[in-house]
Amino acid sequence: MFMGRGITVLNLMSSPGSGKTALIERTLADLPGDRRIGVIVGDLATENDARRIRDQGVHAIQISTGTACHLDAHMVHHALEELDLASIDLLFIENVGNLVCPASFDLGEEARVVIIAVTEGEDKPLKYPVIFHDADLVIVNKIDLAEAVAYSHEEVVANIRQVAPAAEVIELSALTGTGMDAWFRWLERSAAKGVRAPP
Ligand SMILES: Nc1nc2c(ncn2[C@@H]2O[C@H](COP(=O)(O)OP(=O)(O)O)[C@@H](O)[C@H]2O)c(=O)[nH]1
Ligand SMILES: [Mg+2]
Repeated sequence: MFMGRGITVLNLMSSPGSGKTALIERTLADLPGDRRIGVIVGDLATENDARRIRDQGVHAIQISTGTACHLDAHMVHHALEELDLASIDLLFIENVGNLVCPASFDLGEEARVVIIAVTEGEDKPLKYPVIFHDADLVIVNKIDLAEAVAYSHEEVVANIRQVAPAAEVIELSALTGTGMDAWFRWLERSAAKGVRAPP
């Protein structure tokens, strides 16, 4: 359905607090061009993230999963009833925060973006390989904190390469905006031609 309507859909996955919502907020504020963006956010409870997005004047649907640790296609389909699909060409789906369950559920996305923060430790790709294995892009966020946590660029890239050889890696800070240009270029590329071939 998304392909038929020409909507690029990205499934954003990470641990709680890695900066999924912050990345979306910064993208909405700074993405060049005139992309028409919609957002679906999943959490166990609260409308907090949808409110943060709506504060920027963008249509956001919150899915409260209750006890479920991931979104599934059925939940997303329901959320779409509240979204005017004719008015968007780029849809961010912020998944429920964890590096385990979301990996197993296809939401109809064109690409999977896995975010880790420098504060989480360089070994997370090795400990949670399944979610990284299917990532099209791995974003290392909070690069502004790299020095404070003795972050090793070489180590994290080597670990990502081990479990996700084909994934692109972009380091950035959703807080300061450092590195966002590379993310915007990746977004434009995937929106223009699709990073996955149609089935
Ligand atoms: N220093 C720093 N803090 C960040 C960055 N991105 C997000 N944060 C902070 O990390 C916390 C969690 O961010 P949030 O977007 O809610 O994460 P989410 O749970 O993955 O959606 C918030 O306090 C953000 O302000 C960043 O690039 N640098
Ligand atoms: Mg969030």
